[in-house]
Amino acid sequence: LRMASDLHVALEQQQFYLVYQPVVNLRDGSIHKAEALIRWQHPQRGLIPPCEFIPLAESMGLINEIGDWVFHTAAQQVRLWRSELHPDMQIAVNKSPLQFQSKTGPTPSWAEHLKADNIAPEAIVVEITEGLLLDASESVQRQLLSLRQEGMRVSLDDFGTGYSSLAYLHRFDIDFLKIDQSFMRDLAPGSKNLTLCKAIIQMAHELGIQVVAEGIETRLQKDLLQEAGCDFGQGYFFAKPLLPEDFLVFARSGQ
Ligand code: G
Ligand code: G
Ligand code: MN
Ligand code: NA
Repeated sequence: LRMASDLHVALEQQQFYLVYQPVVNLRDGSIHKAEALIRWQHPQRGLIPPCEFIPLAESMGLINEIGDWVFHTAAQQVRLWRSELHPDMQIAVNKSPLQFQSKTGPTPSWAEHLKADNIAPEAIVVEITEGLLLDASESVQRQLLSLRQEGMRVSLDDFGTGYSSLAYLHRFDIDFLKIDQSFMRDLAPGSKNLTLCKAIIQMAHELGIQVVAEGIETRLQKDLLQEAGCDFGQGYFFAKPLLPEDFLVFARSGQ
């Protein structure tokens, strides 16, 4: 498979880059958060979306290396933004369930890297999926716990798609929950999806978890979620994933 062998050289030839999608505070409009999303600029095939190459990287055993690169790149970015934009800036990175499978975890650990580079650990939000919690081994539980003890934040991505269980929210200390973008479909006063969003938000808040709504594309969706007490919004209505220089312009316009 051609793409597989190309993936091996993509890191060393610096063909990956990150884009950053703003996460907007729905109470005051401030933009102190972003989600980092990886892109692969292939020299012949052009831009390859992560849904094509992340599963491949996972099956090839390359996901740890790529995941560490994402972490390091995002960490340097948030350090810059904390001095240039706002001291509270946070960046979320997606962490594949397979990155929790290595016995040792990243060596040296992400926390050690943050310390060495003088980056506050709370600047990093680790996005995990429900699948990780579904069959969370003792090792996974320990790693999640230590991420938080080290000061990083944990966010549960794509909530409501899989085997969403309220039990996870009780059992795992998470900081943020992201309502999956499928809930934005046909969102209207009195709609079933709005009822579900309201229930998720209320439940999360009672557990001390803040809520991000994903895939907001219209003003109506933004208004309804804001009224429902949702803390943060992310989606094309605000901005698509942006290059760092464009993010800077966008974030400044919101302050
Ligand atoms: O915009 P988008 O096409 O970027 O993302 C598609 C999917 O790829 C999403 O499910 C997203 O979580 C995943 N993805 C994007 N960037 C990364 C990354 O850096 N690491 C992992 N593991 N998944 C990512
Ligand atoms: O799985 P995860 O939530 O990490 O991936 C987010 C994905 O959603 C990315 O592919 C991102 O580009 C995409 N995305 C972000 N905002 C919107 C939006 O408003 N509408 C749609 N359809 N996709 C979005
Ligand atoms: Mn995500
Ligand atoms: Na998601």
